[in-house]
Amino acid sequence: MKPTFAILLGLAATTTLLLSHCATTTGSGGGGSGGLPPATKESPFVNSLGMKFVPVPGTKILMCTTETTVAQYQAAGMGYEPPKFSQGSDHPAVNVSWDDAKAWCAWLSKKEGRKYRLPTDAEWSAAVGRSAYPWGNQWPPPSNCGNYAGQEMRGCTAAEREILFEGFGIIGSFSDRHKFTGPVGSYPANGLGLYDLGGNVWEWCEDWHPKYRGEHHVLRGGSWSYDNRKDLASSSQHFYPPGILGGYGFRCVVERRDSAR
Ligand SMILES: [Ca+2]
Ligand SMILES: [Ca+2]
Repeated sequence: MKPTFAILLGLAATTTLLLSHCATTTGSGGGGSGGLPPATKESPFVNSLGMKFVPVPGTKILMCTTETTVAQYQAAGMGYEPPKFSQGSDHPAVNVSWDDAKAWCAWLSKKEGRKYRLPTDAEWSAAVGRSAYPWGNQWPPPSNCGNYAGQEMRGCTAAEREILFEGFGIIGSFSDRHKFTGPVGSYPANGLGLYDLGGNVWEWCEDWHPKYRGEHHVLRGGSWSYDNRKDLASSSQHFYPPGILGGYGFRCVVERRDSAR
C-alpha cells in the first residue's frame, strides 16, 4: 500500500471511529446499547465475520483468538497487497502498516457498532502472560509450538530464499511445517484460548514503541522469519525496521463497554 493511501486510510479511520461512537447498533450477538454479551474462553463472543473473542484477565477487552486473516482483511474492501510467498485466505494478513490496521479496525467498528481497536502494549502483555516465551520458559522451543524460523526453511528453493533476509537463522532442531506464514490457529492455544501470540506474524499494538515515541509503533510476538531468543521473548518490543513486511500483521480487540475514547 502506498504511503499516501495509508494516510488517507488513517484519516478515514479517524472519521469512522468518530462515527462508531455515535452508533447504537449491536451487531451479531446482541447485548443492547453496544454492550457485549458475556464471553468466556469456552464460550467466546463471535462477531459477524465469525471472529472469536475471549476475555483477557486484568483488562476491559475481549481479544480475538487469532491474527486477522487475509479473508477478514479483504472483507473491508481496502485492497490487499499479497506477499511474494504463497498464502491461503486463512493465513494472517501481511504487508499491513499500523495505519492499515487502524483503518481496518475502524471499518469493523462502523460495521458492527462496537469499538474494535488494536490491543495496547499492556493488554498484549496481559494476553501473553508471564512466561519467558509465549510457549513457556524453555529454550529452544519445542517443535510445533508456533510458526518461527525452523528446519522447514532448509527446504526453501533458490527463489524462496530471495524472499528472506540474507543470512536468516534457524532455531536449532526446531521445526513447525510452515516456511512462511501458515493458517492461523495451526498450533496449540495458550491458557486463555489465544493462538499464535508468538510467531506467524508480528502484531501491531496501539502504543508507540517506548524507545521511538512519535516515530514507530510497537509490534509484539515474533514472526515466521525470526530465530533468536531476544526477539522471541514474550517481552520483546519490536519496531518497524527497513526490510520485509511479510511478517507484519495484527489482531484486534473489542472493548467490553462502549467507553468513549
Ligand atoms: Ca516456520
Ligand atoms: Ca503472532
